[in-house]
Amino acid sequence: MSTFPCIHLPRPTRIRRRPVARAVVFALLLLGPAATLLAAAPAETKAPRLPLAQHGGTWPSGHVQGIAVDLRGGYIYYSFTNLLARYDFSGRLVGTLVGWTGHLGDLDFNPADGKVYGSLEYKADEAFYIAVIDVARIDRVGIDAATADILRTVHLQEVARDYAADLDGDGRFDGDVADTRDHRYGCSGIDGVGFGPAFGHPDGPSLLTVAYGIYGNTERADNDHQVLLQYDVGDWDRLARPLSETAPHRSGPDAPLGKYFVRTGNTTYGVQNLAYDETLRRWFLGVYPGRKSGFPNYRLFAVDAASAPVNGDLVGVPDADGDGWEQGRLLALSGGGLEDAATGQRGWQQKADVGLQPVGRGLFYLARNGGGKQAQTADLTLMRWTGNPGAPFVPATLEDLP
Ligand SMILES: [Ca+2]
Ligand SMILES: [Ca+2]
Ligand SMILES: [Ca+2]
Repeated sequence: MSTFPCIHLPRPTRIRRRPVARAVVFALLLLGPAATLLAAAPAETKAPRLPLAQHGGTWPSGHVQGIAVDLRGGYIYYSFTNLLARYDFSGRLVGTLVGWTGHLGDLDFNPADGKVYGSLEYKADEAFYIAVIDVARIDRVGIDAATADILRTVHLQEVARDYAADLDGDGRFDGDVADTRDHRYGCSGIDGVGFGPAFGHPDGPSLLTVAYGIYGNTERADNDHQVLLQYDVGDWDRLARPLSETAPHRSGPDAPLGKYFVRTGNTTYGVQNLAYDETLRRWFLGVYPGRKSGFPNYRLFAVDAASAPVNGDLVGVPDADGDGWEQGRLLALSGGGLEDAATGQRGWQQKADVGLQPVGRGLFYLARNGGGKQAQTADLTLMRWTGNPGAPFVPATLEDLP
């Protein structure tokens, strides 16, 4: 039985705005606890109430990489690189999943199947997976992913091809290093993931968008775009396989539905956090700032869902003949935010690199990482979008909650 509705009824500002609420409070004062239960009854179908803040624990793991939120069920998931933690909205730790050596990055929750999707990299094996995690079964601490069939994986061939490209044609692929001409578009793998509509079709079905990691490298000019792949995960049950670290599989879609490019300038490890906000109908791309002097090096970029991809030059990426630029499907950055006079780029100097998740009504969770080696922490704050160029988020208050 839900009891939250009675918590926030007596707020003076709500009473001012809502005559009905004022009448309810008056009745409660007159009739006592029995009336509280009666008054609360109609609201029991409401989703669990979002916390204004949450501490995601202290873990002997890698740093927090991203979060996912199950609004209806009332759970928040934290990727700590080699550990996934599940908390409920009250802040209770429900369980953890452990036992892989790859890099679990950003996450998203798919309401269509109740699973969490996350990027999972094995660079040495040139294997790049989306982990599909049956999070409802994470009911205790320390579940081993290798023995429990909770985490399955789908391989993304497109990423593996770009990652392992011997781009300088010297017959040798240089592997997991930033200081090389290899790796197409500078691809270091994948990190940001989010569900949302096809670019240019905001009313369309939900697809999984996967963002490349891009090595930070100021010496080359073909790494100035973020690369986004879109997939329909409708048939991924057929493609998903258990994770085997000793024999990495390659089961997955041959190609994405679409491959898109966003010119931001090179950023260190590409899009760290990717998320779609249904309220603003806008994708958000959180990055570690780039280091090229010709770009504004914002930390947060946005792309409007309605903005249709346009075929054009991938400036800096030589085409096959070497006498022009490769052509690609370009996405424009959203308006608003800071504007860089030299490049025309728009964005915000907002930390959004280890946890960014819209939750509706213009509210977002933003994560901060902390702690130290083998004691990593995450702290979430519920923020309200303002779009203000200097400070696009302010902390949310109880007044912002439904
Ligand atoms: Ca990351
Ligand atoms: Ca090479
Ligand atoms: Ca995400």
